[in-house]
Amino acid sequence: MGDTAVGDTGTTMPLTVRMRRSPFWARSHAAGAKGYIVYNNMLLATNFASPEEDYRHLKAAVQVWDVGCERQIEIAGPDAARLVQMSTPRDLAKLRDDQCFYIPTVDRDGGMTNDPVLLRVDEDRYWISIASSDLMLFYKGIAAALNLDVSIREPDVAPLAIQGPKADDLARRIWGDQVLDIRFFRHRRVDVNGTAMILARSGYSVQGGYELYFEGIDGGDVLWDQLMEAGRDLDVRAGSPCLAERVEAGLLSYLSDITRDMTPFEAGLGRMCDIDRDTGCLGLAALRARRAPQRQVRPVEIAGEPLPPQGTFWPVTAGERPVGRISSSARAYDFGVNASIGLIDRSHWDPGTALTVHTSAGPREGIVKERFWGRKA
Ligand code: THG
Repeated sequence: MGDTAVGDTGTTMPLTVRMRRSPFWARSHAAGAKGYIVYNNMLLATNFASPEEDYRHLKAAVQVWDVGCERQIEIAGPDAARLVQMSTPRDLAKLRDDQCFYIPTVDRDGGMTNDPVLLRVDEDRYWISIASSDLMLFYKGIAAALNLDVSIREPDVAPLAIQGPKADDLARRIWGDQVLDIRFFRHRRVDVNGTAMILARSGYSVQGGYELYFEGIDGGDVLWDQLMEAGRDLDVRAGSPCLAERVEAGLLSYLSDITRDMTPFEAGLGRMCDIDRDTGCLGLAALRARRAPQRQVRPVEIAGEPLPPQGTFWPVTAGERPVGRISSSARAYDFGVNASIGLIDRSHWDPGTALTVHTSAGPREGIVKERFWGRKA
């Protein structure tokens, strides 16, 4: 089964300097990446063995992912907290010093501009670990218009993810038992060959693991080799965010499952919206008006054999009537089904509702599910 759009069209992607590379790029490429995704104008190496083997290995062992394309926007200075709060409905008064916050970011219409992970790395200094959109310009525009006392830049920080059930074992071998004290979505500084860097218990899978916010442009290969050496008997391998694992778990991808016209409520991120208090979020009034969504993200099971890779939205109908779209889909190998992420109208979003999904391989029966497949509860 073909697995990349580029392969499907028989074209190639010429390299240029503006397709930036992380400090781990050479190692991750040498580990056998067979494809690249473009993300924040960076290369994300992917497809190491096969889609199914990468998935099974992620769920059984431990992988190291070069996710340096998850760029950081650093906002620092006396007005930093105020500026960050203007961009999100999540109440940042609740952010603890060692906490990572998954935050929907919105514009003044309440439409989502990104879905980053926020960290307070120091007093008055934040990192916003962005999905693929030019969110920095939004901050720079507001800061300029309001003459805020902040500095905004993209530092040389490249996250490296360690994901999988054996991630604890691997991280302990490098940083010791202190890693076990880091709770989910919390962080602390650890030593990386002489420099203190942030290690968080987080990552774009539900298999458990860490993300190291690697600082600098040199030394990525040294750290990579240390991890591979230390994890040899754990069967550590290079990997990347896994489509099947994240779709079956319902981890959303910005510009696929979340588009600019969608509110956080439509994306199913209402629990991250504190709209009753006047936080200063610029989208607050719009979100209050749009708090009852008419469509929302839903797990949709698509009947039949495995489907081709998805490069466009697949329309969803009930009879002839359009009732939504499928934005991401994959074979959920462990569950023997085609899992997908849909955006479904209120009239048809109840679990058990039968739909028709117009895939690129023809119409298939779809069923709205109660919950995503890969979640424990
Ligand atoms: N890690 C870091 N930066 C990132 C991502 C990441 N930036 C881009 C992209 N991924 C942002 N999107 C997400 C989507 C989901 C999650 C994190 C980032 C995620 N969600 C958990 C879940 O749904 O179970 C936890 C959410 C919560 O309850 O707080 O992890 O992966 N550094």
